[in-house]
Amino acid sequence: MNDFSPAQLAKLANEFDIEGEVMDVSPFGSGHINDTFRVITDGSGGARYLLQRVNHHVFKDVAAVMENIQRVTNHLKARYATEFEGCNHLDRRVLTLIPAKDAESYHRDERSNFWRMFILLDGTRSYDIVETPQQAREGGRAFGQFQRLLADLDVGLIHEVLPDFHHIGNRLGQLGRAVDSDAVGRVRRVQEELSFIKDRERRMHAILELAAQGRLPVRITHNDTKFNNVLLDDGDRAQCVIDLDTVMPGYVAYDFGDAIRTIINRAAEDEADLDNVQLNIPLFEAYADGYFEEAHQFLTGDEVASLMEGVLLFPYMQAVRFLTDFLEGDHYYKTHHADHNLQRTRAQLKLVSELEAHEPELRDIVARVAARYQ
Ligand code: GN1
Ligand code: MG
Repeated sequence: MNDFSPAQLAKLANEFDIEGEVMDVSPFGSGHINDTFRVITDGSGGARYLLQRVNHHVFKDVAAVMENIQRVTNHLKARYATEFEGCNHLDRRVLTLIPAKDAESYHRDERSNFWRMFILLDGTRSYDIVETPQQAREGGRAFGQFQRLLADLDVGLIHEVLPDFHHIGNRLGQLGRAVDSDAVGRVRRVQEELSFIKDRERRMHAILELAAQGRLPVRITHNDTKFNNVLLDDGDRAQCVIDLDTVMPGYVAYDFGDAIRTIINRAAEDEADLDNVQLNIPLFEAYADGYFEEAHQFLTGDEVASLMEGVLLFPYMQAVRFLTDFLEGDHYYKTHHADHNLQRTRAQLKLVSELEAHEPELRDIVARVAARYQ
């Protein structure tokens, strides 16, 4: 992140079609993969932008990522314009890319980094930990609406930019290889975590099994539905779904599960004190209700039945991914201290235990909410 001086960043910002002179560039947000900066110019009303370096070690085909984003944002804007007639704040509802001066959607610098720019939405905020049912409900509506408005876009047009991204067999395979090579000698420290993971391997294949039976439609899904990827306005109304890098063909249970992973947890994703990893069940119901309000129009019965499998799977899969990175020497996720990936792993596994302990109650809630929208 600090590889770039303010002058270099200002120069990069000027590669894009921005209004005015760059006044300030500063680090922004809490993503684990890309580098994000806020750019302020003296353009009319003080224009604000987001400048991002796309991590091309993770996203190996950046052009395909950008094509997906353009296709999806264009489609969403067209859908908002027809569905909400007179909706004249399209660039507050949907991310807007600022093209590079050569009209490309991204800029490649002399060190082969990939850069892109979006309009920064003023007066919005995101939450790492959800505080109120109203926020949770708005998150559900936002991701439900996102899926609903994309339901009539041909999924065949969307590139699978990270193949098998949410395939648990693939993730467990990566973990197995990391254990076998034990590149940084950490395997002996994680025996307990490995056996917890092993014990649950089978049931975590539930979604893949339903899919193999042809029971789950492949839809265009977001695939990174952390709650902080919804921007809310100052009245906590959902404004815009962000972070569209992973929009790909997928199953709705994946988006539901990943959202619940961050919403139902009273603590942070990387909480150090495992006693604080507790469920906030009213937020679960509120999210589910907001989600169904939008999604009941297209969800099939099998999809509804798969949602709880996603809820159990996502903290588990996230733990598998954090643990793999820990065993490989922390190359994938940005870490902020030694053993950060191990701490993240433990917090996610604790969340799995809590979800298992409350599974019947959570299933009842999904059934009750689904019935409300029948
Ligand atoms: C990464 O970069 P960020 O924070 O949006 C990751 C997600 C994980 C998440 C865990 C491309 O997302 O899949 O769920 O960290 N993105 C990628 O916080 O791997
Ligand atoms: Mg992301």
